[in-house]
Amino acid sequence: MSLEDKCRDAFKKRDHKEAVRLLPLVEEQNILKIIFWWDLLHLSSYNGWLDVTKDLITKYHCDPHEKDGLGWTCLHYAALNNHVDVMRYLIDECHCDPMAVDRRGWTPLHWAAYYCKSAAAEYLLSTGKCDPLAEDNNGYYTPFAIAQFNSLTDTLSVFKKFGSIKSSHPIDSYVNVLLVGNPGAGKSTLSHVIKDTAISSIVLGSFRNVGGVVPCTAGIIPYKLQHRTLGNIILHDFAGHSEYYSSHSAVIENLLQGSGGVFLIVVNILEKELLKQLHQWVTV
Ligand SMILES: Nc1nc2c(ncn2[C@@H]2O[C@H](COP(=O)(O)OP(=O)(O)O)[C@@H](O)[C@H]2O)c(=O)[nH]1
Ligand SMILES: [Mg+2]
Repeated sequence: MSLEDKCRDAFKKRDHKEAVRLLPLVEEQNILKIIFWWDLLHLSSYNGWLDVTKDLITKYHCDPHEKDGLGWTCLHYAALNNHVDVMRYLIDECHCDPMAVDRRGWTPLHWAAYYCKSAAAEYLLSTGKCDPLAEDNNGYYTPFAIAQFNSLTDTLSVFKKFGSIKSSHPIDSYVNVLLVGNPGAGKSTLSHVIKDTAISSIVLGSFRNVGGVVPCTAGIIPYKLQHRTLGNIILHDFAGHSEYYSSHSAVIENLLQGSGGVFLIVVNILEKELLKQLHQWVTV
């Protein structure tokens, strides 16, 4: 058996002492096969050998981002066997990507959920860098869904704990989006499209203006939305009628105090008045 084979064998048999003895000898023989080295790193992460994992990366120059034939990284292997200390080292010091996917599109969290490795799942979720709702290549399996299949284990309770903490402490930072433009331009239609694609929405306040112009009202319908692509926004659907321009300026001044905003100017390009109206809104 070659020295190289003996060394790999020690890693596979989880014989830490023998592995530590053989590693320097293998290096002395100048065995430069790239695959051999990251194979050892994957096995070492799987075995939870923090000292050997560190040596392989720092002394023997193994690439901690390297993937094997399955697309697994050393982080996948550490997660697979619940080795939190190795995972912490790989993420904090080697900047390994906790969202790295294998060939099926599974992250280390998918595998931790699959093999019911609660400590690994808890650590990965605690980094704030892992998405329990990340879909795999088939768009079907998320780590949370996998944990639900294994509902008899305590891994699911770990996911639920993080889920409930997250929903009881939402990021209460909303960007004001101001939807402006002339009447009939399509502002309310656009706001409904955005609202209908949101995760959740609340109509704020009571200054509603649906249809005609109501004198002496603000003429704004604000919606607080959590949108998957637009993020957390408060969408303000401004009435386009000129009677509202002065009150709109006052409201906009208040809205933008202390925070920025995004203006969406909606214009019916078929209308001749286009430039005139656009100018109106830009100067409000
Ligand atoms: N052809 C066309 N009609 C639209 C579009 N968006 C809105 N509309 C229509 O334009 C009219 C006015 O839309 P609305 O959203 O109420 O405009 P708002 O006054 O700016 O809020 C409605 O009849 C809509 O169905 C669009 O993109 N294309
Ligand atoms: Mg409208």
